[in-house]
Amino acid sequence: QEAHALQMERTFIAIKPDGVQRGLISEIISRFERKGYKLVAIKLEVPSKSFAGKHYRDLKDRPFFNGLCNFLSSGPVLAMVWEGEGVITYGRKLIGATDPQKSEPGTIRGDLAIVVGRNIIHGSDGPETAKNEINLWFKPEELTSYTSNQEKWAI
Ligand code: FUP
Repeated sequence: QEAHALQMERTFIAIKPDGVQRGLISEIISRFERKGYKLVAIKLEVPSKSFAGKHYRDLKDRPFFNGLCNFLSSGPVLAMVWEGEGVITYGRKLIGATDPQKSEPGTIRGDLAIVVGRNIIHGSDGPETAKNEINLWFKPEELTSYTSNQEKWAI
C-alpha cells in the first residue's frame, strides 16, 4: 500500500508572536521540512484575544491563562498544518519540553528559547487536539493536497 494513499496524520503547529518577531520562521520550518514532513497549510495572522482564548480553552482555569492569551494575540502568529507519519508525537519531540529550561538541546525550544511564557512555538499534543486545532485555525479549503518527494521513498 502506498503511503500517499493513506489519510496521513496531521498536526497543528504555530510559531508564536515571539518566534515570528525574532526572525525564527525559516529556522523552525526547516526543521520540520528537513525531517520529511509535508507542509499542507500556512498563514500569518494576528489572532484576537477571544480567538486565543478558544485556542487555549483547556487552560482557562490556569493562573497564566489571561497573560497567555494576551501574548498570543500580541502580534502575528504563523499557523501551519504539517502532515506525515507520526507527525503529532514526533512534532512534539522536535519542539521539546514546554519549559525551555527543561527542553533538550537540539530541540526547537531547547535551542532557541529560555522561558516558558515565551517558548516560541505551539504543537498539538494528541490526535483529538490536532483535529480540533486544525478546524479552529483553518477552513477545509485552506488545506492543500499534493505529493511530496518524501512520499516517493515511503515504505
Ligand atoms: P505545550 O503543549 O508544550 O505548549 O504546553 P501547555 O499546553 O501545557 O501550555 C501552553 C502554553 O502555556 C505554553 F506554551 C506556555 C504557557 N505556560 C505558561 O506560561 N506557564 C506554565 O506554567 C505553563 C504553560
